[in-house]
Amino acid sequence: LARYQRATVIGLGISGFSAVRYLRSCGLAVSVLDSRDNPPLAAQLAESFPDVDVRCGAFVDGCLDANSLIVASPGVSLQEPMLQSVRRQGAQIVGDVALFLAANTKPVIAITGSNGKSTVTTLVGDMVAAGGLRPLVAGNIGVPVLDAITNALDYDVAILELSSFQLETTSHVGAASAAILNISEDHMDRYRSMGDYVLAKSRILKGAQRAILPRHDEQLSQITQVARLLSFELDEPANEDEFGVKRQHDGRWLMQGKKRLMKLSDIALTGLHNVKNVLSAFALTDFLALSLDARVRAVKEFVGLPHRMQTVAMHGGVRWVNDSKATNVGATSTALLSLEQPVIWIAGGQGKGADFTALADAVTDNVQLLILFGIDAPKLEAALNGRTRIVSASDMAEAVALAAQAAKPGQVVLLSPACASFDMYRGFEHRGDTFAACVRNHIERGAA
Ligand code: UMA
Ligand code: ADP
Repeated sequence: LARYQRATVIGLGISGFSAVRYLRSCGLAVSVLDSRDNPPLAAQLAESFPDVDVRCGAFVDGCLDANSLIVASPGVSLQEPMLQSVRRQGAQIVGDVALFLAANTKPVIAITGSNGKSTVTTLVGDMVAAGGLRPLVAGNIGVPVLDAITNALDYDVAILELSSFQLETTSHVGAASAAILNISEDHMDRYRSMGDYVLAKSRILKGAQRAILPRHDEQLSQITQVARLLSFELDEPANEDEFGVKRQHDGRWLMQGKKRLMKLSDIALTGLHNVKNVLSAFALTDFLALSLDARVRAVKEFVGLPHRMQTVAMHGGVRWVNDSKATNVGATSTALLSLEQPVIWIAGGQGKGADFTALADAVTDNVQLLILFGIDAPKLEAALNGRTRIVSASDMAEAVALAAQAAKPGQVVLLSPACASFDMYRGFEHRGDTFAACVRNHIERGAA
């Protein structure tokens, strides 16, 4: 940073705004570019930093100064012609995570994967806190990493959820432990191939002292250049670097090699995918001097995050489940396959170039009806035609009304979109909250 006097921040979302705050606190002159006409934090920036120049509207190739440090937000593709040409002129393009890592002096636990990142990141934070250390939980989970530095926060361990976009602008993570939880297709509107997506994710292992990877994963087992490999899976572990599950006379146990960690039935979260998430959290925290008791306590008390398979209402024998965070095919397949009850399934939104035919295996006879809405509803319909009965809704209120008409006692109404939300909502939280509000409305109207 010391060699720059100026920085240009691309994107004025929450990470762009926090990058401006940080760079200004370091004494740099900052300007901001956003391709949207009304970026979300424009008014707040004008109020806090009236001297920062903001240019909105379509990016123009050639408008960037190669002598300025370029700080790109994760939502902006590095393939943008303007970024490609300034890079050719020798400019350095970084993200907020790279700036954070340059300033951070504490051990880093880094977590990526297609699904389960926020669950594992939160659980690791809880384990660290239960063991008496101060965690910083930040990154793609919704907390811009640089705020911790600007606010001079005291923490002992930085636990970072990192998306493939954030990793693209981070050349060296240097984590004490780093996990790739799983890989399934996502963000195909930003990557030319799955290979490119896996490559972005594997950048998390650069300089890692320990890599935490799923055992037996074909794609990830190609990654061999890591200092120490710890693995997790639902099968029995062979040695102390393996985390797994073993059936014993008194039930199924989570194990590290031959050491018992905890009883599987003591996990409050549901679904076998969450057992893998818990195993990876044990592996990620293995290097810290935390007691096993404290880590187990954190798991027992962790009931999961909102918008991930969250029951928002039980009414007339029908369970209403908000899984708005399922923004790709892998997460929604897991949701559908984890439910034993008949399901009325609400899906749709922005498909990000996904191949929805991959959902077909999860659409079993359990799915009674699929209610579709959002911009890529036609693509979902084309991919799943014939697998189940499909109807369309114009918005969430209509989708909930249709679901209520169809649902019988003992059934589940599941919002698990397999899509991003940005075509209709500010984000997955807004979409999940809208679903819950529509369900509440529906129930109250019924009661009146
Ligand atoms: N955008 C433009 N033009 C711009 C800048 C952004 O159109 O000039 C669009 C992007 O394409 C995107 C939206 O605006 O659709 C937000 O992008 P952003 O880079 O401004 O996002 P931030 O508000 O800074 O939030 C980002 C992460 N967002 C993305 O990666 C898209 C947040 O992850 C993260 O919590 C936050 O930084 C703090 O680190 C969200 C996300 O959707 C939850 N992540 C993806 C995912 O989990 O699948 C990767
Ligand atoms: P991320 O932060 O990677 O999006 P979350 O923990 O927020 O992950 O969960 C997102 C979605 O993925 C939820 O619908 C959740 O039920 C599902 N999920 C969580 N863990 C896994 C896993 N290990 N494998 C597959 N799906 C998962």
